[in-house]
Amino acid sequence: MTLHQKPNTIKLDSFWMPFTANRQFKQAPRLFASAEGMYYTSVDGRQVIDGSAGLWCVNAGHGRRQIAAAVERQLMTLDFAPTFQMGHPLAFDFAERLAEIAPNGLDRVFFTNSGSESADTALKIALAYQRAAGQPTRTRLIGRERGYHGVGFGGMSVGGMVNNRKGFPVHLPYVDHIRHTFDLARNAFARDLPAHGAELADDLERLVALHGAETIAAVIVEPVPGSTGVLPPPQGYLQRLRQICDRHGILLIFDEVITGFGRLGAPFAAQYFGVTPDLMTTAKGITNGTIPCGAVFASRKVHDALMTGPEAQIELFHGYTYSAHPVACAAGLATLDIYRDEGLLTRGAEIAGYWRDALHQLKGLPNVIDIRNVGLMGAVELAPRKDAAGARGYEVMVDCFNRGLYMRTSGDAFAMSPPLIVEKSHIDEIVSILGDAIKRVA
Ligand code: PXG
Ligand code: PLP
Repeated sequence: MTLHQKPNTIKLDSFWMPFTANRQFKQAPRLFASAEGMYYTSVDGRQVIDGSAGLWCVNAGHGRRQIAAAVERQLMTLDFAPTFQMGHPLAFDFAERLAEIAPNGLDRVFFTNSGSESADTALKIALAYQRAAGQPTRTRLIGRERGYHGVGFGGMSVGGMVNNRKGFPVHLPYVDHIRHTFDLARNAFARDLPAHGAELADDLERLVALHGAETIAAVIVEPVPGSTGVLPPPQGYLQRLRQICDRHGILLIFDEVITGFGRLGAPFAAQYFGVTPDLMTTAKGITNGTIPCGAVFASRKVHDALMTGPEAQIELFHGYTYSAHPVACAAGLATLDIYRDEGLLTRGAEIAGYWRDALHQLKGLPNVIDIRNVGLMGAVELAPRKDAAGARGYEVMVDCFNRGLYMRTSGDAFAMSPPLIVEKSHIDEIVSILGDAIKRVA
């Protein structure tokens, strides 16, 4: 396909699109041809501002030459090397560089290729840890309602987005869920963290009482659930969850696939909230979305418990062909250079206030029932139409795309996470296009 090809000359049948209404999409496709900085260019040559950093991953903005050059150099130097019983220097360099920015003590890094693989890897490490720590009865995994941890069987099972689960009736056994924290009645239009709901962390105590702490290996939550429509945690909630896990010997896993790499104005949400998990999953922004890659960060406690037994023995029977792929490592190292040189992992802290105030200007528009924000994440939620949940959200999304704004929709909520290079004028543009679309469609 060439740049700026007419959409109606592209054959659409063979590509079975992920998480898409395929038949609806193919009747009126929305196609991007190129991207630079904050903007996509559609195949018909229109500029479309990127309100969601691709799929929450292009944190340094599009078209970064430094990453492209590193990838090309790596492909021509060492295109692939195994990391099972072999290695290559970039894998070690990349892990060291990641450890430097990691939350306190989470400096052991296991590489994957996606957030889904990171979630499954972290769950397996948690199970392996509990066995190694002499607690083999701890086999239960706890997720949270409205959570998203990717689409593998592990991540799906601990996940809590109903549509992602109900079509696939076979899940992992020994899984349970704590309640989600979304509370429109008490917290609508909260700025930053909602005031009410820290006590919802006590729902973990309910599951401890029900199942017995000695059966629970780990709890996995997103510090800020993203896919479900950006739900900032109530003030004090994550601290309380950490305390309950400590009290009962349960590992805490933060899924930072979205919140990692500067999204909130700190390198990771763990640092932003001052709560350190035992394991942390990442992907997306780790390579600025360029080359698939993910990483699970483990504490020394978790890691060292598994570094036992005879030295000639494999400690963890787990890994992917492409774990620490040389090209992904090269892309990731170049990405970390950009984040460092441009201060992007903390830039969100400077501009988050402007982002919050701009989004909250949409309060009062027709059918806007909630606006949420934390760091450079934000959501605007509309009331669903009677008997047609999601229809209004979809129409607004299409209208925005036609007028030059791309953003994610989740039902009737718009989830936004602009690249961390966003300027105030870009924020104004995003909010203005969205506001006009809401007025037109609502
Ligand atoms: N955990 C979290 C918290 C995620 O947000 C995954 C795991 C899975 O990552 P992979 O790389 O396997 O997709 C995710 C991914 C959206 C949207 O707009 C969100 C994700 C992916 C695609 C779209 O809601 N999150
Ligand atoms: N399926 C088969 C037949 C394989 O040989 C392998 C890896 O060797 C896999 C699946 C797993 O692939 P990956 O390591 O890319 O996850």
